[in-house]
Amino acid sequence: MSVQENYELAKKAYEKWGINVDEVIEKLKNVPISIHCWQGDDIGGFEVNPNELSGGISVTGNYPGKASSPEELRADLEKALSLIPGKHRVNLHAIYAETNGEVVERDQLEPKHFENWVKWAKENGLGLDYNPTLFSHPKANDGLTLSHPNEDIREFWINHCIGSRKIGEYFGKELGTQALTNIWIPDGYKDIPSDRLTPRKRLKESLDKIFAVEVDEKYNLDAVESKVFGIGSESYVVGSHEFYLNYAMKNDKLCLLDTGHYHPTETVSNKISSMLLFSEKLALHVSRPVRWDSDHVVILDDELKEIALEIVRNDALDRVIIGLDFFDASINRVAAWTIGTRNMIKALLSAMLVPNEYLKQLQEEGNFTERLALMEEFKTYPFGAVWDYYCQKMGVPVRESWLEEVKAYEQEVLLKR
Ligand code: RNT
Ligand code: ZN
Repeated sequence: MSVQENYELAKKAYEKWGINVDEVIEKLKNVPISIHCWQGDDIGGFEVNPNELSGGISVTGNYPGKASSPEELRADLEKALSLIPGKHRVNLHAIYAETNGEVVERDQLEPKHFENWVKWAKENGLGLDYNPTLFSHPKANDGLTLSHPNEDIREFWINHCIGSRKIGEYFGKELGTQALTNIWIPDGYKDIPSDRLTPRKRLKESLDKIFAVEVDEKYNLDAVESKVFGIGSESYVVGSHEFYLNYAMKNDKLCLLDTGHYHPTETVSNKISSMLLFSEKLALHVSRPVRWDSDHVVILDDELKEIALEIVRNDALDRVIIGLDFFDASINRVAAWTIGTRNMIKALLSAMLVPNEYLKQLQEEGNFTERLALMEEFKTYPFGAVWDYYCQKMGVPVRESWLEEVKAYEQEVLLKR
């Protein structure tokens, strides 16, 4: 049976439950995923004098073909994007600036250092998001940045973050789609602190200075990303969840929840509804922690499906900004992007193909038997047939056929690097 025939049958099964599959597909087309550029080069970046990756994050593996120039990274991203249905965004970090061989300190970065990225984004119909890079730098070697006891060091990072928000604003203006500029810092201590308050006070003051600078919200939104621990900050992280949750609420900023940044039995899916009750927008870094914040490639597991359900059933597709954050250097990096992003989209599609309103009603009525029965039955509804059709309709490879293209690209491009 053809993709089309399978689709027609699937459509009938969903229509019985009042789900209009064609409408679902139209809706899904307009949901952008912010694809992180750093999966393409193991968070290396293009600084003239690059520093080793630091900040308590780590990429393992040495699969051949890593991008080592902006041109290579963009070519790899284009390849991945050609295998992913829909129109999406690319998420950049400050270390991906292009300075023409000139050493430009991070606090001196300007929109002009991202002109090539913007030009490329325009050509490819992409939005851009941004992150200041507060790691992999001599001024962050002791694992402290915005909360550093030394004022000059704090000042340096404050200026870097202010400049970053302006770069985000530039992206938004140029591309006609609001950028998200997300601040994540590694600050913390390996061992039990003797003072938890003072570093947090300093972080608060630094953020106040960063956000005191006017940046047009029409073009740029600010987010802050919390964490529970990192390598070298096992005992204490300055920017914890409570810290940023309160900071964001008080200062009208977005909280960014990274799915690897909570205790192992704590789930982001269970946080989304609470967050949405108190703020208009929320941002995500969808990742996959394996025993720790390991940033494995996102797979279609229960938690990913639950996250998607929470976004869809709460009608929050335009309130939750979905970004990805994983980095695996042990497999083909173009495949990593493709697998992770396709899975995110699959999860959203599968969440849209559930009679969410009816299930809510069952819960309200206290009919937990039918609620459980239907939720389980829908797990084996023909969602795959709709996914295949969606890929075909969007002009990207159906099922695993994308892998052939990645293999060919590996032979023709990656292995020749
Ligand atoms: C680190 C954070 C952060 C980084 C990127 C590279 O734990 O998740 O988002 O992964 O900024
Ligand atoms: Zn993250």
